[in-house]
Amino acid sequence: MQVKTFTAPTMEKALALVKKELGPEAIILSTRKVPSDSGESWTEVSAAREQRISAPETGPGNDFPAAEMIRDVQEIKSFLSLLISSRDHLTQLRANRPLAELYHSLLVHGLDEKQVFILLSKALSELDGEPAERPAIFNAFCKQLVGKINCARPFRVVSSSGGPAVYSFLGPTGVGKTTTLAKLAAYLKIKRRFELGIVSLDTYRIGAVEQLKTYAEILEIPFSVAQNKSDLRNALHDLSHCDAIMVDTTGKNYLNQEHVRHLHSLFENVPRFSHFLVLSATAKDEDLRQTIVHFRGIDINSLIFTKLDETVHHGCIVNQLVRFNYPVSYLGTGQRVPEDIEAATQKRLLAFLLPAGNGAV
Ligand SMILES: Nc1nc2c(ncn2[C@@H]2O[C@H](COP(=O)(O)OP(=O)(O)O)[C@@H](O)[C@H]2O)c(=O)[nH]1
Ligand SMILES: [Mg+2]
Repeated sequence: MQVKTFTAPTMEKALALVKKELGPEAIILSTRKVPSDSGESWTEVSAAREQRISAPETGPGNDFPAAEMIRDVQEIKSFLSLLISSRDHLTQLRANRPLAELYHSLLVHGLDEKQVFILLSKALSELDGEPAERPAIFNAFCKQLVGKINCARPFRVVSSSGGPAVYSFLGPTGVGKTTTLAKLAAYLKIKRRFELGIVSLDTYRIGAVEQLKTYAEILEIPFSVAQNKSDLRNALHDLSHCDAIMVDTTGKNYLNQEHVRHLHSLFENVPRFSHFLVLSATAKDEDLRQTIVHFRGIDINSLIFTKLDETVHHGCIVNQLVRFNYPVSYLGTGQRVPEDIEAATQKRLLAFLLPAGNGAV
């Protein structure tokens, strides 16, 4: 991040200088009045612009440690610059009670401290440095955060002449891939009247096939098992009359890049695939981050977070959405099939983070 300070007789002129030098994407970090050489009161604006260092191409064939290192160093540099240049915001943070309350509540809920600081700094800039009341601060913060959270609606249309849409459920062991697939299969079959098929690629764990087969039987959905790529092709071909096919996969430790490569090779050249990356909200923030990084080589349609009922630290969900560009589609909120699932919304995610009765709209 490149940080610069501009001084001009008026705020308007200072902002024009910022725009000219750092471009329209520049972030205003702070503003204050300073005396000019002639003794008049001028406006000083500190502003920053993201500086992108180009990283090597990533993909399932690369272990990309260099790209990761560059990204980490870049992140540390940006945050340091931001801390140094945002002295005013730090002072406000200490002095303003609702602001300090919000700051601490977000940290308690597990939101990444750096993100909290950046989002609050931007929110304060929006408020133009005015000492604000609680609802105004919360609203300005929510506006910033909402701008970073994308929610996906992956089942909007029934696939027409091009054949069935195929949805795979990928992710670490025990996160709830099979349970989530069953919940969504019930929703699509009963509420949306989709003609469905289910394929299980999970022949690794004893009982995994039986678990899904039972759900498929209850829902009266055709079910088949595939051991390898050619089985998968055959199974998809047999179900080609369906509107959608849901594919369950084996949970693996995807911090091991080899497992991601294997998954990638299974789905390579299979058309109309949408991949859901299923993650548990109970996982550690850094583990979630690493898992998502390792899945970058696979074209992930959206993230699904499960087990929201088992944690009070929902910040780790939002951390991933702010860090990465993936949208979130569904939230798993319990073990019951099919009840315990809901479509992710920005409002719901914000409600998980903010203290009750926060006054935000
Ligand atoms: N509390 C809670 N448990 C869940 C949720 N989703 C799945 N589970 C449980 O997590 C365990 C593993 O689920 P499973 O679907 O077999 O995970 P998989 O290995 O990723 O396929 C089971 O006991 C599920 O009932 C959820 O949203 N909340
Ligand atoms: Mg499973």
